Amino acid sequence: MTTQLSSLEAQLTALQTEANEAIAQVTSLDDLEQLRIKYLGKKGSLSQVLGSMGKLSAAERPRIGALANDVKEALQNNLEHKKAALQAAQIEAQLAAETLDVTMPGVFRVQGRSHPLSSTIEKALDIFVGLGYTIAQGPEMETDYYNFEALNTPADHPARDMQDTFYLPDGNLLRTHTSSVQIRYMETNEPPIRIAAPGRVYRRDTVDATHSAVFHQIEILAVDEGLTFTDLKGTIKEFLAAMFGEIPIRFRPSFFPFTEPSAEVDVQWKGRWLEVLGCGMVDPNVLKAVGYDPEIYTGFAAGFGVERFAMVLHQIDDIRRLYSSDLRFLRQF
Ligand code: 2NL
Repeated sequence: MTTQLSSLEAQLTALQTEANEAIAQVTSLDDLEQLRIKYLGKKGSLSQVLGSMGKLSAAERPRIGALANDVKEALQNNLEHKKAALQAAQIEAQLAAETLDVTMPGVFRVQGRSHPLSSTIEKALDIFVGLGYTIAQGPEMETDYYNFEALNTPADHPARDMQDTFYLPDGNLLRTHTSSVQIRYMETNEPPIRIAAPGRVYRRDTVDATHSAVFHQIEILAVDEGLTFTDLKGTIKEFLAAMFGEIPIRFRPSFFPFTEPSAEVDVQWKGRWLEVLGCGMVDPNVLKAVGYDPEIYTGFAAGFGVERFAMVLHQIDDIRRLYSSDLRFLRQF
């Protein structure tokens, strides 16, 4: 055995020992790859040892060749095992970091809910939509024409008084009912029509337990050939039954400038008669104002205050509670 041969054998054995120790120490996949390059790469330690094989005799070469192959295979094996172990550890660590404790108590979030005015509007509109009505909306600032004139309300009618209506400096006003929406709708649509007009309305009332300067109204309007007071009564009866349940109702004669004949409707609620809406057959003058022929068409209309409905339905004693945003009040609904 030449010194060259035994020196190479020693180098290979030392390389294997050193590499195995280094692999054992490594804790990351990147460092492991660096070790693979260092020992087994093209310019790595093993290649360098094999490079000096040229100095060996032809008889000695196979022996070193075989040893080098053994060392290479052993290192490759070791690297593979270590790689698998590091990958497994990495997945373990990731799983541990992402563990979800499904038994942990949830984060409490306060649930929102509909304001009693909103739910009352929605309930009423749902009923009319079920009866085939379309919802119509319009501006809150109106002209005298759409709020009064087209509704057969004469210039000397008390509703037109400065004491009762909010007039704006430019001569416009804040609508006192949503009838104005219905006039606009009739101007641009031909009969047959069935509409429900919800919205905010304004009156110069002194605020107290039952009055507010701003409140909400829903009006309904039907115009068609052959509509009669019986159709109006049936519609109102169905609506109130859906709203309050099957309770006694009564129609009393009344007066509005825009309907003839007119009526007010009471419901018997908790043993007492309560007035809940006004209605009537559309006055022929209103039909004429929007260009409908009153000889061909008749119509009926009704209007009610949403606040009053909400107060009756929920036994609310003061209208101002509906605007106070007091959570102790609102959480009851
Ligand atoms: C109330 C009840 C009512 C109407 C509103 C109406 C609308 C048109 C034509 C005819 Cl476009 N009438 N609306 C009718 C009757 C009563 O509201 O107590 N108002 C002061």
